[in-house]
Amino acid sequence: MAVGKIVEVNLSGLNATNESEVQSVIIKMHYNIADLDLNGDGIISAGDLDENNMFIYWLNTTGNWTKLLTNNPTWVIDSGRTRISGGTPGNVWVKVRHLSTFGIAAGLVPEPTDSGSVYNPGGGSNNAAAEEAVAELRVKITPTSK
Ligand SMILES: [Ca+2]
Repeated sequence: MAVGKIVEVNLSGLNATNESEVQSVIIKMHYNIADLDLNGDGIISAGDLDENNMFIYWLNTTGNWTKLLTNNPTWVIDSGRTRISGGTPGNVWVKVRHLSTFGIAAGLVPEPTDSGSVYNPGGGSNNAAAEEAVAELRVKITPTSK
């Protein structure tokens, strides 16, 4: 599993290393069909990236990537995802009390068993830049107000 997009989060104007000054930050990473479609056939199927198995990771102090889940580690207040719907990009997000270097990674869609979980993104694309797909992720950082 490779981390496709890495973002380092810093906030100016306050001490981002001090949890008492940073109530929380939502880190939301957006993706679209082209980001998932590794072989560029316009269909998300076995061997492409699985948006249901996409998570934000944290580069921890020992240099390892740790998957972020709600309350695991404890400074992850909340987390969630919105799947791609029609032409609307999907996203995964975490609400954290800890700023650091974050990345996004996804597992691959498994080989189908019966009818499989293949879905049609509608539209299709011939984008063959498979290795670059995940690099097109947009990152939006939203400071929360409470
Ligand atoms: Ca595909």
